[in-house]
Amino acid sequence: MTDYTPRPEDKFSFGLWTVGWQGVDVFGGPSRPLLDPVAATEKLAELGAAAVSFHDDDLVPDDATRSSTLDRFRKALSDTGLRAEMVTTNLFGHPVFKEGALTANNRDVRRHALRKVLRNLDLAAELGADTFVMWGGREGSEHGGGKDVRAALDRMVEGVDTACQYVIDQGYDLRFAIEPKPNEPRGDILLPTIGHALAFINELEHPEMVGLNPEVGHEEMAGLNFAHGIAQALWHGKLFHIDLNGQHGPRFDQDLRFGAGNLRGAFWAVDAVLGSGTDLRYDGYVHFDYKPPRAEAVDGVWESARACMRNYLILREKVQTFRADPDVVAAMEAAEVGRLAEPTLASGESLADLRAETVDIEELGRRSVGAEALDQLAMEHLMGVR
Ligand SMILES: [Mn+2]
Repeated sequence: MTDYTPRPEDKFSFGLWTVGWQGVDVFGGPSRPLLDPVAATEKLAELGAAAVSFHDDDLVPDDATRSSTLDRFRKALSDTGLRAEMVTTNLFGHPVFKEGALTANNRDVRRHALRKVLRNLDLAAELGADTFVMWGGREGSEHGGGKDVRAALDRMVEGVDTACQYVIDQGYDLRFAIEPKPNEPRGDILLPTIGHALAFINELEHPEMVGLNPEVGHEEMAGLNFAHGIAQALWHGKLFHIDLNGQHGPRFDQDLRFGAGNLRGAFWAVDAVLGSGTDLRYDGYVHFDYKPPRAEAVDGVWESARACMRNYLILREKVQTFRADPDVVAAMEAAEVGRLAEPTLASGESLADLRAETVDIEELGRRSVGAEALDQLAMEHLMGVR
Protein backbone atom coordinates (compact mmCIF):
# COMPACT_ATOMS: atom_id res chain seq x y z
CA MET A 1 0.00 0.00 0.00
CA THR A 2 1.31 3.42 -0.93
CA ASP A 3 -0.20 6.86 -0.57
CA TYR A 4 -0.70 6.87 -4.37
CA THR A 5 1.53 9.87 -4.88
CA PRO A 6 2.54 10.16 -8.57
CA ARG A 7 6.27 9.96 -9.27
CA PRO A 8 8.21 10.90 -12.42
CA GLU A 9 8.79 7.18 -13.18
CA ASP A 10 5.00 6.70 -13.42
CA LYS A 11 5.28 8.81 -16.62
CA PHE A 12 1.97 10.64 -16.29
CA SER A 13 1.26 13.16 -19.00
CA PHE A 14 -1.60 15.60 -19.64
CA GLY A 15 -2.76 17.50 -22.69
CA LEU A 16 -2.65 21.25 -22.04
CA TRP A 17 -6.15 21.35 -23.58
CA THR A 18 -7.53 19.06 -20.83
CA VAL A 19 -7.03 21.18 -17.72
CA GLY A 20 -7.18 24.22 -20.00
CA TRP A 21 -10.68 23.43 -21.26
CA GLN A 22 -12.85 26.45 -20.44
CA GLY A 23 -16.10 24.51 -20.52
CA VAL A 24 -17.32 25.69 -23.91
CA ASP A 25 -19.90 23.19 -25.16
CA VAL A 26 -22.68 23.18 -27.75
CA PHE A 27 -25.10 24.77 -25.25
CA GLY A 28 -22.94 27.37 -23.55
CA GLY A 29 -19.87 29.53 -23.50
CA PRO A 30 -16.88 29.35 -21.16
CA SER A 31 -17.50 28.66 -17.47
CA ARG A 32 -13.84 29.03 -16.47
CA PRO A 33 -11.11 31.61 -17.17
CA LEU A 34 -8.39 31.08 -19.75
CA LEU A 35 -5.53 29.05 -18.28
CA ASP A 36 -2.01 30.10 -19.21
CA PRO A 37 -0.12 27.06 -20.62
CA VAL A 38 2.87 27.97 -18.48
CA ALA A 39 0.76 28.07 -15.31
CA ALA A 40 -0.83 24.74 -16.32
CA THR A 41 2.60 23.16 -16.82
CA GLU A 42 3.78 24.38 -13.41
CA LYS A 43 0.65 23.13 -11.64
CA LEU A 44 0.81 19.72 -13.36
CA ALA A 45 4.44 19.39 -12.27
CA GLU A 46 3.43 20.21 -8.69
CA LEU A 47 0.75 17.48 -8.84
CA GLY A 48 3.31 14.89 -9.97
CA ALA A 49 2.99 14.68 -13.76
CA ALA A 50 6.12 13.95 -15.78
CA ALA A 51 5.14 15.46 -19.11
CA VAL A 52 2.65 17.52 -21.08
CA SER A 53 1.32 17.43 -24.62
CA PHE A 54 -0.39 20.07 -26.74
CA HIS A 55 -2.04 21.04 -30.01
CA ASP A 56 -0.27 23.86 -31.83
CA ASP A 57 -3.25 26.14 -31.15
CA ASP A 58 -3.28 25.40 -27.38
CA LEU A 59 0.22 26.72 -26.97
CA VAL A 60 0.83 29.09 -29.88
CA PRO A 61 -2.56 30.31 -31.11
CA ASP A 62 -1.15 33.24 -33.09
CA ASP A 63 2.07 34.32 -34.76
CA ALA A 64 2.26 37.64 -32.90
CA THR A 65 2.87 35.94 -29.52
CA ARG A 66 4.43 32.68 -30.81
CA SER A 67 8.05 33.39 -30.08
CA SER A 68 7.51 34.92 -26.61
CA THR A 69 5.12 32.11 -25.62
CA LEU A 70 7.62 29.47 -26.74
CA ASP A 71 10.37 31.16 -24.72
CA ARG A 72 8.18 31.11 -21.60
CA PHE A 73 7.10 27.51 -22.25
CA ARG A 74 10.68 26.26 -22.75
CA LYS A 75 11.64 27.96 -19.48
CA ALA A 76 8.66 26.32 -17.69
CA LEU A 77 9.76 22.89 -18.98
CA SER A 78 13.30 23.50 -17.87
CA ASP A 79 12.25 24.87 -14.45
CA THR A 80 9.86 21.98 -13.73
CA GLY A 81 11.77 19.14 -15.41
CA LEU A 82 8.65 18.23 -17.40
CA ARG A 83 8.92 17.07 -21.01
CA ALA A 84 6.72 17.88 -23.98
CA GLU A 85 6.38 14.21 -24.93
CA MET A 86 3.63 14.46 -27.54
CA VAL A 87 2.51 17.12 -29.98
CA THR A 88 -0.58 17.14 -32.18
CA THR A 89 -2.05 19.52 -34.73
CA ASN A 90 -5.42 21.21 -34.39
CA LEU A 91 -7.05 20.42 -37.74
CA PHE A 92 -10.59 20.82 -36.41
CA GLY A 93 -11.15 24.14 -34.60
CA HIS A 94 -11.04 26.77 -37.32
CA PRO A 95 -14.02 26.98 -39.71
CA VAL A 96 -11.62 26.39 -42.62
CA PHE A 97 -11.66 22.72 -41.50
CA LYS A 98 -15.46 22.49 -41.27
CA GLU A 99 -15.64 19.97 -44.13
CA GLY A 100 -12.40 18.13 -43.32
CA ALA A 101 -8.68 18.89 -43.25
CA LEU A 102 -6.37 16.35 -44.92
CA THR A 103 -9.50 14.86 -46.54
CA ALA A 104 -11.51 18.02 -47.28
CA ASN A 105 -13.10 18.03 -50.71
CA ASN A 106 -11.53 21.46 -51.24
CA ARG A 107 -7.91 21.13 -52.34
CA ASP A 108 -6.80 24.52 -50.93
CA VAL A 109 -8.02 23.40 -47.50
CA ARG A 110 -6.04 20.15 -47.79
CA ARG A 111 -2.90 22.07 -48.76
CA HIS A 112 -3.39 24.45 -45.81
CA ALA A 113 -3.84 21.46 -43.44
CA LEU A 114 -0.64 19.88 -44.70
CA ARG A 115 1.29 23.16 -44.21
CA LYS A 116 -0.04 23.36 -40.63
CA VAL A 117 1.10 19.77 -39.95
CA LEU A 118 4.59 20.38 -41.40
CA ARG A 119 5.07 23.53 -39.35
CA ASN A 120 3.98 21.69 -36.21
CA LEU A 121 6.38 18.80 -36.94
CA ASP A 122 9.21 21.34 -36.78
CA LEU A 123 7.93 22.52 -33.39
CA ALA A 124 7.51 18.94 -32.10
CA ALA A 125 11.08 18.09 -33.09
CA GLU A 126 12.44 21.33 -31.65
CA LEU A 127 10.81 20.62 -28.28
CA GLY A 128 12.04 17.02 -28.26
CA ALA A 129 8.68 15.22 -28.47
CA ASP A 130 8.72 11.48 -29.35
CA THR A 131 5.17 11.16 -30.62
CA PHE A 132 3.06 13.12 -33.09
CA VAL A 133 -0.63 12.27 -32.74
CA MET A 134 -3.02 12.56 -35.67
CA TRP A 135 -6.71 12.77 -34.74
CA GLY A 136 -8.91 13.47 -37.71
CA GLY A 137 -11.86 14.98 -35.90
CA ARG A 138 -13.30 16.67 -39.00
CA GLU A 139 -12.29 13.92 -41.45
CA GLY A 140 -15.72 12.46 -42.12
CA SER A 141 -19.23 13.44 -43.09
CA GLU A 142 -22.88 13.64 -42.13
CA HIS A 143 -24.09 12.55 -45.56
CA GLY A 144 -23.84 9.59 -47.91
CA GLY A 145 -23.11 11.33 -51.20
CA GLY A 146 -21.00 14.26 -50.02
CA LYS A 147 -17.80 12.33 -49.36
CA ASP A 148 -16.03 9.82 -51.59
CA VAL A 149 -14.64 7.60 -48.82
CA ARG A 150 -12.18 5.84 -51.16
CA ALA A 151 -10.70 9.14 -52.35
CA ALA A 152 -10.67 10.46 -48.78
CA LEU A 153 -8.60 7.45 -47.69
CA ASP A 154 -6.24 8.07 -50.63
CA ARG A 155 -5.76 11.66 -49.45
CA MET A 156 -5.30 10.49 -45.84
CA VAL A 157 -2.55 8.11 -47.00
CA GLU A 158 -1.02 10.97 -49.01
CA GLY A 159 -1.07 13.24 -45.95
CA VAL A 160 0.49 10.71 -43.57
CA ASP A 161 3.06 9.60 -46.17
CA THR A 162 4.07 13.22 -46.79
CA ALA A 163 4.49 13.83 -43.05
CA CYS A 164 6.55 10.62 -42.62
CA GLN A 165 8.82 11.52 -45.54
CA TYR A 166 9.33 15.00 -44.11
CA VAL A 167 10.37 13.52 -40.73
CA ILE A 168 12.83 11.19 -42.50
CA ASP A 169 14.26 14.00 -44.65
CA GLN A 170 14.71 16.30 -41.66
CA GLY A 171 16.23 13.52 -39.54
CA TYR A 172 13.63 14.05 -36.80
CA ASP A 173 13.19 11.37 -34.12
CA LEU A 174 9.38 11.24 -34.20
CA ARG A 175 6.75 8.53 -34.56
CA PHE A 176 3.16 9.07 -35.57
CA ALA A 177 0.14 7.78 -33.65
CA ILE A 178 -3.32 7.77 -35.24
CA GLU A 179 -6.22 8.35 -32.84
CA PRO A 180 -9.44 6.61 -33.88
CA LYS A 181 -12.89 7.96 -32.99
CA PRO A 182 -16.27 6.85 -34.37
CA ASN A 183 -18.16 10.18 -34.39
CA GLU A 184 -18.27 13.68 -32.84
CA PRO A 185 -17.73 16.29 -34.07
CA ARG A 186 -18.56 14.73 -37.48
CA GLY A 187 -21.59 12.46 -37.83
CA ASP A 188 -19.21 9.71 -38.93
CA ILE A 189 -15.43 10.01 -38.74
CA LEU A 190 -12.97 8.11 -40.96
CA LEU A 191 -10.76 5.53 -39.18
CA PRO A 192 -13.49 5.11 -36.52
CA THR A 193 -11.92 2.33 -34.43
CA ILE A 194 -8.58 0.74 -33.51
CA GLY A 195 -9.25 -1.98 -36.09
CA HIS A 196 -9.89 0.45 -38.95
CA ALA A 197 -6.73 2.40 -38.10
CA LEU A 198 -4.57 -0.75 -37.86
CA ALA A 199 -5.70 -1.82 -41.32
CA PHE A 200 -5.09 1.70 -42.72
CA ILE A 201 -1.45 1.66 -41.52
CA ASN A 202 -0.75 -1.30 -43.84
CA GLU A 203 -1.43 0.94 -46.85
CA LEU A 204 1.25 3.51 -45.90
CA GLU A 205 4.69 4.01 -47.42
CA HIS A 206 6.32 3.84 -43.97
CA PRO A 207 4.05 1.70 -41.79
CA GLU A 208 6.89 1.22 -39.28
CA MET A 209 6.68 4.92 -38.36
CA VAL A 210 2.97 4.89 -37.66
CA GLY A 211 1.07 3.36 -34.74
CA LEU A 212 -1.97 4.19 -32.65
CA ASN A 213 -3.09 6.50 -29.86
CA PRO A 214 -6.30 4.76 -28.73
CA GLU A 215 -8.61 6.57 -26.30
CA VAL A 216 -10.81 4.79 -23.74
CA GLY A 217 -13.93 6.87 -24.44
CA HIS A 218 -13.61 6.73 -28.22
CA GLU A 219 -13.67 2.92 -28.28
CA GLU A 220 -16.44 2.72 -25.67
CA MET A 221 -18.57 5.20 -27.65
CA ALA A 222 -18.52 2.52 -30.35
CA GLY A 223 -19.50 -0.13 -27.77
CA LEU A 224 -16.06 -1.76 -27.97
CA ASN A 225 -13.85 -3.28 -25.29
CA PHE A 226 -10.88 -0.92 -24.79
CA ALA A 227 -8.70 -3.53 -23.06
CA HIS A 228 -9.16 -5.91 -26.01
CA GLY A 229 -8.41 -3.08 -28.43
CA ILE A 230 -5.13 -2.06 -26.84
CA ALA A 231 -4.13 -5.72 -26.38
CA GLN A 232 -4.49 -6.17 -30.14
CA ALA A 233 -2.60 -2.93 -30.82
CA LEU A 234 0.23 -4.21 -28.58
CA TRP A 235 0.15 -7.55 -30.38
CA HIS A 236 0.70 -5.71 -33.69
CA GLY A 237 3.50 -3.63 -32.10
CA LYS A 238 1.37 -0.53 -32.68
CA LEU A 239 0.52 0.87 -29.25
CA PHE A 240 2.70 3.98 -29.64
CA HIS A 241 0.73 6.16 -27.21
CA ILE A 242 -2.47 6.03 -25.14
CA ASP A 243 -5.28 8.40 -24.09
CA LEU A 244 -6.91 7.48 -20.79
CA ASN A 245 -10.25 8.92 -19.70
CA GLY A 246 -13.71 7.72 -18.64
CA GLN A 247 -16.97 7.02 -20.47
CA HIS A 248 -20.45 5.66 -19.62
CA GLY A 249 -21.23 3.47 -22.62
CA PRO A 250 -22.28 4.50 -26.13
CA ARG A 251 -23.36 8.14 -25.96
CA PHE A 252 -21.70 11.55 -26.53
CA ASP A 253 -17.97 11.82 -25.83
CA GLN A 254 -18.02 12.34 -22.06
CA ASP A 255 -14.28 12.74 -21.50
CA LEU A 256 -14.63 11.92 -17.79
CA ARG A 257 -11.55 11.66 -15.60
CA PHE A 258 -9.83 8.27 -15.78
CA GLY A 259 -11.61 5.67 -13.61
CA ALA A 260 -14.98 7.45 -13.71
CA GLY A 261 -17.63 5.90 -15.93
CA ASN A 262 -16.73 2.29 -16.72
CA LEU A 263 -14.58 1.47 -13.68
CA ARG A 264 -14.50 -2.25 -14.46
CA GLY A 265 -13.27 -1.43 -17.98
CA ALA A 266 -10.60 0.82 -16.44
CA PHE A 267 -9.37 -2.09 -14.28
CA TRP A 268 -8.91 -4.29 -17.36
CA ALA A 269 -7.41 -1.40 -19.34
CA VAL A 270 -4.68 -1.00 -16.69
CA ASP A 271 -4.20 -4.77 -16.69
CA ALA A 272 -3.71 -4.67 -20.49
CA VAL A 273 -1.29 -1.70 -20.23
CA LEU A 274 0.75 -3.77 -17.74
CA GLY A 275 0.76 -6.75 -20.14
CA SER A 276 -2.04 -8.93 -18.69
CA GLY A 277 0.56 -11.21 -17.11
CA THR A 278 2.77 -11.32 -20.26
CA ASP A 279 5.81 -9.38 -21.47
CA LEU A 280 3.73 -7.57 -24.09
CA ARG A 281 3.17 -4.37 -22.14
CA TYR A 282 2.96 -0.64 -22.85
CA ASP A 283 5.85 1.37 -21.46
CA GLY A 284 5.19 4.81 -22.94
CA TYR A 285 3.65 7.85 -21.28
CA VAL A 286 0.37 7.32 -19.44
CA HIS A 287 -1.43 10.21 -21.07
CA PHE A 288 -4.75 11.61 -19.87
CA ASP A 289 -7.12 13.18 -22.39
CA TYR A 290 -10.28 14.16 -20.52
CA LYS A 291 -12.32 17.26 -19.74
CA PRO A 292 -12.86 18.49 -16.18
CA PRO A 293 -16.69 18.82 -16.08
CA ARG A 294 -17.99 22.27 -17.05
CA ALA A 295 -19.68 22.63 -13.64
CA GLU A 296 -16.33 22.63 -11.85
CA ALA A 297 -14.43 25.79 -10.96
CA VAL A 298 -10.62 25.90 -11.11
CA ASP A 299 -10.26 23.92 -7.86
CA GLY A 300 -12.28 21.09 -9.43
CA VAL A 301 -10.03 21.12 -12.50
CA TRP A 302 -6.96 20.35 -10.38
CA GLU A 303 -8.89 17.84 -8.26
CA SER A 304 -9.84 15.94 -11.43
CA ALA A 305 -6.25 15.97 -12.74
CA ARG A 306 -4.99 14.66 -9.41
CA ALA A 307 -7.75 12.01 -9.47
CA CYS A 308 -6.76 10.72 -12.94
CA MET A 309 -3.27 9.87 -11.66
CA ARG A 310 -4.50 8.62 -8.29
CA ASN A 311 -7.08 6.32 -9.91
CA TYR A 312 -4.43 4.90 -12.24
CA LEU A 313 -2.10 4.19 -9.29
CA ILE A 314 -4.91 2.60 -7.25
CA LEU A 315 -5.98 0.44 -10.19
CA ARG A 316 -2.37 -0.52 -10.90
CA GLU A 317 -2.05 -1.75 -7.33
CA LYS A 318 -5.39 -3.61 -7.59
CA VAL A 319 -4.31 -5.31 -10.83
CA GLN A 320 -0.92 -6.32 -9.41
CA THR A 321 -2.53 -7.69 -6.24
CA PHE A 322 -5.09 -9.58 -8.36
CA ARG A 323 -2.40 -11.16 -10.57
CA ALA A 324 -0.31 -12.15 -7.50
CA ASP A 325 -3.21 -13.65 -5.48
CA PRO A 326 -2.68 -17.46 -5.12
CA ASP A 327 -6.46 -17.98 -5.45
CA VAL A 328 -6.34 -16.11 -8.77
CA VAL A 329 -3.36 -18.16 -9.94
CA ALA A 330 -5.33 -21.32 -9.11
CA ALA A 331 -8.47 -20.00 -10.80
CA MET A 332 -6.46 -19.11 -13.93
CA GLU A 333 -5.09 -22.65 -13.93
CA ALA A 334 -8.60 -24.10 -13.56
CA ALA A 335 -9.81 -21.90 -16.42
CA GLU A 336 -6.87 -23.10 -18.58
CA VAL A 337 -5.93 -19.48 -19.31
CA GLY A 338 -2.23 -20.29 -19.71
CA ARG A 339 -2.90 -23.21 -22.04
CA LEU A 340 -4.03 -20.85 -24.80
CA ALA A 341 -0.35 -19.99 -25.30
CA GLU A 342 0.22 -23.59 -26.42
CA PRO A 343 0.04 -24.01 -30.24
CA THR A 344 -2.98 -25.99 -31.38
CA LEU A 345 -0.81 -28.30 -33.45
CA ALA A 346 2.27 -29.93 -31.93
CA SER A 347 5.62 -29.22 -33.56
CA GLY A 348 6.00 -31.48 -36.61
CA GLU A 349 2.57 -32.99 -36.16
CA SER A 350 0.88 -33.96 -39.41
CA LEU A 351 -2.67 -33.02 -40.31
CA ALA A 352 -3.26 -36.76 -40.77
CA ASP A 353 -2.39 -37.23 -37.07
CA LEU A 354 -4.72 -34.42 -36.14
CA ARG A 355 -7.54 -35.87 -38.20
CA ALA A 356 -6.99 -39.38 -36.82
CA GLU A 357 -7.42 -38.22 -33.21
CA THR A 358 -10.83 -38.62 -31.57
CA VAL A 359 -12.13 -36.82 -28.51
CA ASP A 360 -15.34 -37.15 -26.54
CA ILE A 361 -17.05 -33.94 -27.64
CA GLU A 362 -20.00 -34.58 -25.32
CA GLU A 363 -17.59 -34.71 -22.38
CA LEU A 364 -15.78 -31.57 -23.62
CA GLY A 365 -19.13 -29.86 -24.00
CA ARG A 366 -19.86 -30.51 -20.32
CA ARG A 367 -16.46 -29.30 -19.00
CA SER A 368 -16.17 -26.46 -16.48
CA VAL A 369 -14.52 -23.32 -17.86
CA GLY A 370 -14.23 -21.50 -14.53
CA ALA A 371 -14.49 -18.00 -16.00
CA GLU A 372 -17.17 -16.74 -13.60
CA ALA A 373 -15.14 -17.79 -10.55
CA LEU A 374 -12.06 -16.06 -11.95
CA ASP A 375 -13.98 -12.92 -12.86
CA GLN A 376 -15.57 -12.74 -9.41
CA LEU A 377 -12.08 -12.74 -7.88
CA ALA A 378 -11.24 -9.76 -10.09
CA MET A 379 -14.43 -8.00 -9.02
CA GLU A 380 -13.65 -8.62 -5.36
CA HIS A 381 -10.15 -7.17 -5.79
CA LEU A 382 -11.65 -4.17 -7.56
CA MET A 383 -14.31 -3.71 -4.86
CA GLY A 384 -11.62 -3.87 -2.17
CA VAL A 385 -12.73 -6.92 -0.19
CA ARG A 386 -9.70 -9.07 -1.05
MN1 LIG B 1 -7.75 11.90 -27.34
